Amino acid sequence: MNIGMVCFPTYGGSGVVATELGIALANKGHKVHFMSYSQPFRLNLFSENLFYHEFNVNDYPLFDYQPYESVLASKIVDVAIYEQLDVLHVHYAIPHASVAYMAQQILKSKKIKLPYVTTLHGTDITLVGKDPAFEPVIRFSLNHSNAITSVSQSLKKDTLKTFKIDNQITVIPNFINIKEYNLLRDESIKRKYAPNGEKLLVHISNFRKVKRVKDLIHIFNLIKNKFSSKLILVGDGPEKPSIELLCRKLNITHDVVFLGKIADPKEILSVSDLFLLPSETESFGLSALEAMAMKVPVISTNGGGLPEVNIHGKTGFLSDLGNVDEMAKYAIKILSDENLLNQFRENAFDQAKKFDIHKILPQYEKLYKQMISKE
Ligand code: GMT
Repeated sequence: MNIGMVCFPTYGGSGVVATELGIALANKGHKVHFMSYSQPFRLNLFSENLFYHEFNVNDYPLFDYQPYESVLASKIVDVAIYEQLDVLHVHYAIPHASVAYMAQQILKSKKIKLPYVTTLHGTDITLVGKDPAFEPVIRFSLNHSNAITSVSQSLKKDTLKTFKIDNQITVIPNFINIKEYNLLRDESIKRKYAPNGEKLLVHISNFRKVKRVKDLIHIFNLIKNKFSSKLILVGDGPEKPSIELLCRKLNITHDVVFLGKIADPKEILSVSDLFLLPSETESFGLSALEAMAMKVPVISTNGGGLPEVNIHGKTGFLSDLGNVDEMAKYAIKILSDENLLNQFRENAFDQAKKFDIHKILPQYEKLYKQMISKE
């Protein structure tokens, strides 16, 4: 199949899912055409089946707000015609579902069919989607999608609660390629961050408010009172300055390492003992799944789709939002018992295997084929 793939290229789970899916489809022989305003951060490998079509939204001095939607719709139309796309897959409803609809209508006027599937990722529904200003456009473009997928049961439920959707929503969970997670723990990396055998805790996110990184710092502070430990923060984002201030206030700056944006966090995960994710909500929590695939247990909150990924008392623990004391208690429980930690590591890995790409890819392929055959 010739597949068009639209996603945000920035550091975020939806871009990762789109990119990893595109790579896996290309490896199976499909031709995958990415369209974005800059190269998705994990799209960095050569394959004869992967194509990248960049468009420019910065060259319009007339506008205060650049017409992203119009430029993207035009790019989709162009790529659909010249690369003979069979199907279009857009990630993140806002604004990609309505852009896909517009492109589809333009192509229809040229007697070209292009079915599109919209994958809902979470904040497009749970945060941004709850702004009533978006409601008519999202509802319309979802109801006109040839298919809708959501990355968890919980997100499907939230979507149906938030919008009046007549279309069917198919749950296709996020995934990892488990084969790529067989890095051995590199003790030399561990020694860099934990020279005195400290426990290594890690968090990966885009440091938005929804990630509750300040809770994370308080959890770490409590853990640190019990164990000598270090916290590694991967990513960057709007909350970073206030997190730095909090670390200074708590006098823990020497134990918190800001690594910045890292495209592939496997190496750092491979030397970590525990992954912390105290988010307000996560539709899925791909970063937690990536940690689990690297045998790192997860302490998280229980909002959204997190309980579908992290299994309480098995692969980690789940607590109510903001229950910093309990999350610290759970972390201390796992970290203070080497046998328990190893058991949780194995459980986490077993759970991650359930989300292996080889189980998920056929679901997308089947969906694409159904959409094409219905046209
Ligand atoms: O979590 C973010 O801030 C980024 C966002 C995105 O769309 O890139 O992530 C959402 O989609 C991911 C991939 O499907 C999910 O794993 C994340 O849980 C979800 N984030 C939230 O729901 C907060």
